[in-house]
Amino acid sequence: MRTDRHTSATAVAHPNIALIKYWGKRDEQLMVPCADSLSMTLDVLPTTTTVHLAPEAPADSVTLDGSPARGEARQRVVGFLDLLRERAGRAEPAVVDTRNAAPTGAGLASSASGFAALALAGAAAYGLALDRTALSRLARRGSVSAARSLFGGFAICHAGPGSGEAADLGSYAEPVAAPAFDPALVIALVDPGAKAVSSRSAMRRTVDTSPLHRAWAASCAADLAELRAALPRGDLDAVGEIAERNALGMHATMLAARPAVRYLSPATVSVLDGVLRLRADGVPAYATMDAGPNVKVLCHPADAARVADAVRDAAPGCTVLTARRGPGARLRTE
Ligand code: 2P0
Repeated sequence: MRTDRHTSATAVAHPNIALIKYWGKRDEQLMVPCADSLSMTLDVLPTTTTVHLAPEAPADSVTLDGSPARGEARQRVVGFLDLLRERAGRAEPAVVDTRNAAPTGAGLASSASGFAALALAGAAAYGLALDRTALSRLARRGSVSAARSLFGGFAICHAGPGSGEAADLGSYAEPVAAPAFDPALVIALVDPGAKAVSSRSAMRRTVDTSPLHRAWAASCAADLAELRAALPRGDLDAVGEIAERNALGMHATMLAARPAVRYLSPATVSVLDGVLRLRADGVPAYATMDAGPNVKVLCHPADAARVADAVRDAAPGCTVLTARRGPGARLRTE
C-alpha cells in the first residue's frame, strides 16, 4: 500500500544487546541469519534519523553524525534506499541525516539502532505503509540485529525456514513478553574507537573457516530454549549464565577462525575478572560482549552502582553507563 502524504520523516531507535547472539548469515544478499537470536532493547544511546525526499537532487545525500558518510557506510545506506524505492515504485533521491548517541562502529550496536531508525523513517518518507513485522523484516536487510530494535524490551529474531524468498519472509523479529524481568545492564566502554574488522567480514570469515562455528550454532538453539523458559520467571542467574556462555562461545568461534578474529582486549578481560569477583562476593552479575572490546554486565538494578564501581576499578578510565529495558523504534511527530 502506498500513501503520498509524507515526504519527510524522523525516527528514533535504540540499540539492543543480544543475550543469544547472531553470528553468521546463510544468505548475505538477503541478510538472512544462520540462527535465531534474542535481545534486550536498551533505553540509552539512541539513533535519530531523518529521511527527506529530494526530487531535484542528483543523488542521495547521507550525513552521519554531522559529516558526509563515505565508503561502505554510505553504500549500505544508499543500498537500503534503493530497496525502499524499489518497494515503493518511486525514484526520488533522499537526504538522510543520522545522529548516534553511541560511538559508531564500537560494538555498541549502532547499526541495529541505525537501520531500525532508517527503515522506519525511510518507509514513512517513501509512503510505504508497513506493519511492525514487515518493518522488522525490512530493517533486517540493512543489518540483521536492526530487525530486533523495532521492538522494545525483549525480542527474538527468527532465522526463518528455507532459502530465497521463503527465508526472506520468515526472518523477522517479534517481541518476547517478560514483564517480570527488568534488569540493569552496566555498559563498560573500554575502547570507544572504531573496530579493526567489521562484523560483516568477521562473521563471514568465522562461518567459512572456524571449525567451532557449527557446534556453537547448535548450542545456540539449546541456549535459546533455556533462555525463553528463564525470562518470564525473571530468573537473573539463569538468564545471565546462559547469556554469558553464549557470548563467550561466540568469541571462541571467532578466535578459531583462520586468521583469528579477536575483539577482546586486555581491558575486556580485566572487566570479565571483575565480574567473576563480584559473583564470588555474592553479587549476581553476568557479562556479554559483541563485535568489540566493550563489556555489558547484566545485574539487578539495586546492584548496578556496585557493579559500575567494580567495572571502573577493573578498567580505570573506561566510560560506564547503566541501561534498562528501552522502547521500540518510533516515528517522531513534528
Ligand atoms: C548480535 N552482533 O546478535 C550480534 C552479536 C554482534 C555480536 O549483530 O552484518 O552489525 O549488519 O547483520 O548486525 C553485529 O552485527 O551485522 C551483531 P550485519 P551487525 O547482536
